[in-house]
Amino acid sequence: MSHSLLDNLRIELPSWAFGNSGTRFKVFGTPGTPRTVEEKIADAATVHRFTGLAPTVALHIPWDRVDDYAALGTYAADHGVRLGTINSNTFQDDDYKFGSLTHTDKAVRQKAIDHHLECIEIMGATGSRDLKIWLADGTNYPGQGDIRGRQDRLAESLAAIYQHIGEGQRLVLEYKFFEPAMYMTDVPDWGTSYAQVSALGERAAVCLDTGHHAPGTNIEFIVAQLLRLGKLGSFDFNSRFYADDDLIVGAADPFQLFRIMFEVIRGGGLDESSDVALMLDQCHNVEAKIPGQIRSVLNVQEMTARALAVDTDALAVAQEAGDVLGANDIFMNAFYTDIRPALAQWRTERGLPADPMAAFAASGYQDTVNAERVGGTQSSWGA
Ligand code: PSV
Ligand code: MN
Repeated sequence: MSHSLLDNLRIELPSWAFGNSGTRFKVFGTPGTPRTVEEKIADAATVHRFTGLAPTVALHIPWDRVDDYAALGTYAADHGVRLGTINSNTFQDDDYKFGSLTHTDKAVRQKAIDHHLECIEIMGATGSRDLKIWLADGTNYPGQGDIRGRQDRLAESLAAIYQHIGEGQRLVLEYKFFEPAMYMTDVPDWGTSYAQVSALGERAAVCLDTGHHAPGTNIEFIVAQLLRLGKLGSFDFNSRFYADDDLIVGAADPFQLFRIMFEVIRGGGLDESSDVALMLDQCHNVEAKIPGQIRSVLNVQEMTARALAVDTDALAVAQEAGDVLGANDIFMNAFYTDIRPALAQWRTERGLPADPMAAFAASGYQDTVNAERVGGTQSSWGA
């Protein structure tokens, strides 16, 4: 693979992907699951060591709360990675039953704002650039809440948080069209997120989680539009068959991932100067977590390499000539190109294992942590 943009690909791993997760029916424990944030970071660093693709780890607060964040940063650096995006969490406290930043009660809103200020303080200690906000706020029944009033309170709360976003920091606002609210979500779509972050200012942008759209949504169109507007802050990559399944990115629809990465590249999202953060937001409910993350970053790399293989000059000629089938052929040729041998060579040239999945399996890392991590409480969505 000779394309230089491939070397710019960096994928941030979510700390919570290394903990146990599940559905509302069952969370399965797995041997070797981290008990602490340090153990999650050690696992994330292992993914990076085998792939060279994942130099940062996102934290979720309070799941990853520690006393000394600077020391945690040093721990990460000692393992060859850095701490990345700080995710806030206003969806697991009784006070937030009827909303957090949108709540009608000023005291609850203030509590949610204060939580974000704590996250910004953590960012100062970890050197993290991004504060990522996803809200579970919404309503279940028509008439339950004042849609317009909730938007106004959201804008006010976000402005109070944004005031504290320092130079070199950003606020990214994630959208999701349903769940846990089932009738109306307060930030349901990219348009609402865009409207809210645009009102805040330059240091606020949209986070696009690929699992957060209605079936059939043309996600690459949203990618193209947000990049065009300079407001695509970050991705939460995962894949879905039905709802917000949080499966391995590229597992359900590799072609969609290819189309998304094509638009990322087209919009400058992979340029050296780009500040688009490519993150994973996944749960490994039944598969092994570390190889699950290795598979995920490899899938992103593979579809990026294929997207880079599109002959864009020939494509432009075909598009301008109105050559519908010719243009589609050029696009599909790149998608159907088996880029795996070239990527194996790319890795070998960089001192990485040609086959990271096989190398991890042979490394004995999993057996070691299975033996070492006995006792304590395995990390999960609550801890
Ligand atoms: C919500 O479904 C979400 O995508 C948000 O990013 C949360 O912070 C995350 O999942 C928790 O896994
Ligand atoms: Mn997400």
